[in-house]
Amino acid sequence: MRAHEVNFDGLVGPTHNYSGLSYGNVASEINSSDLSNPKAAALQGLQKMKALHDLGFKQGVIPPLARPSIQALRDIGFSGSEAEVLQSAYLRSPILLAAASSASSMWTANACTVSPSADTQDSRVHFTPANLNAKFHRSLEHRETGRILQAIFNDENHFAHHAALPAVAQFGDEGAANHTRFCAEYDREGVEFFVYGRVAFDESQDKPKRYPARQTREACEAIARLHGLPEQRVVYAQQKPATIDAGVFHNDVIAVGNRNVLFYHEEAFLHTESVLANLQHKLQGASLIPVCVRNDEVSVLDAVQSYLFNSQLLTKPNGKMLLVVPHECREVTQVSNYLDKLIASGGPIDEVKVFNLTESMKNGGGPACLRLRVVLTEQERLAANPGVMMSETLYQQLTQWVNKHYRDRLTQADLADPALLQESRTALDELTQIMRLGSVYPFQ
Ligand code: SUG
Repeated sequence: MRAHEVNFDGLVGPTHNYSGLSYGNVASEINSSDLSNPKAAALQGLQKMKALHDLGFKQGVIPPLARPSIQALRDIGFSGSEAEVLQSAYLRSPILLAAASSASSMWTANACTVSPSADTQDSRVHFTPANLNAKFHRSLEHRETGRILQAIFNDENHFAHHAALPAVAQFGDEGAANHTRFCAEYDREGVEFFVYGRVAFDESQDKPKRYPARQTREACEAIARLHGLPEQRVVYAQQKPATIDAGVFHNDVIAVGNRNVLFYHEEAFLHTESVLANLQHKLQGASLIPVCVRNDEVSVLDAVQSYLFNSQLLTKPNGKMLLVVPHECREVTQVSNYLDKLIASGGPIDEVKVFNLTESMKNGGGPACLRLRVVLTEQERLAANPGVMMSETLYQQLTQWVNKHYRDRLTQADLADPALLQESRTALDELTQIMRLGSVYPFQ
């Protein structure tokens, strides 16, 4: 049975803005309060999806969450009519209004962790929405995300959906941003690689000093148990604490893997040698190809600035791999030079494609953050909701939809505008019809 990797990109929502909500994510801090352009953000994302679809890659779309979340504001004590809730949140705590309005669900690498059916004990695809409880604005996502995932993968013969892990820091879970799957072929059993920032129940272990470690080892282990992953198919690794302190808030900012290739920076992991040996030992039917970028080639700082590793590594029909990078990689000289050297090296990666994703990048979200990888057999793909699969028609419909409903500038003050709430609801209501998703939003 053949299987493919399908990339499900998050469609950017109508309230996309820059609020500096993610301490430890350098771009989010730097660009705080900049004017955002939700229309451009959504169109940039759609152009990437369409370009990859046109190249023959399987591409899906995950709709945005309903924002601002009036319920989230009510839960923390703002009251009155919806317009009053927005206004009093803006006057008393604009940062909380921004949190309830964030379009952060666009970064679907954080939506959940997915284990393909070839890896799981019950041979179903397993999904666990990430609790994202390191940041208030992101902790608001998982229930709605779970509902959307269930509407897309709605067949319990093929798909198993779990609830998010307990909402405490000790089970901090950031989803697929810290999870990679290695395999010989997509339909063969793979090795699931879980990367964490700290061990929650052992304070004596190394952890970052400056920035938070969002993912715990305990969360990784819980997901492996929930998904029914046998021990011989799981490898755990810890991020270097100093690398988190340099701005690497998720592992996908410093490493990316596909099939039997791991493209990573030498400062990514603690005990790299034993991690690689472990992956090699557990990988069946192929040799692991580690592509290590050394400090003297690209510094961690340049990796964070350019988002070199927040790239998509995709297998082309000829078996070689394409690296999808943000255009910032061509603006940092060392990184650009490295890319030229990489594709000329005769290794597994022989092509680079550059995309303009500036609107998302300014919040610390590159090509890899914007997509959730779901390996599906053909049968599973047919069982998933066809309305979310990219096509010429869907691209045209979504582009028109964005042009019709989205604003091209948004300030912090605009988030309190009740008209924005109504515009978003009207847009999302229409979107569920375009994508044939049924009622997935709390307002529907
Ligand atoms: O969680 N930024 C996101 C970026 C997520 C990137 N995802 C991956 N690396 N997979 C975050 O830090 C910033 C929002 C703001 O500041 O307005 C934000 O949420």
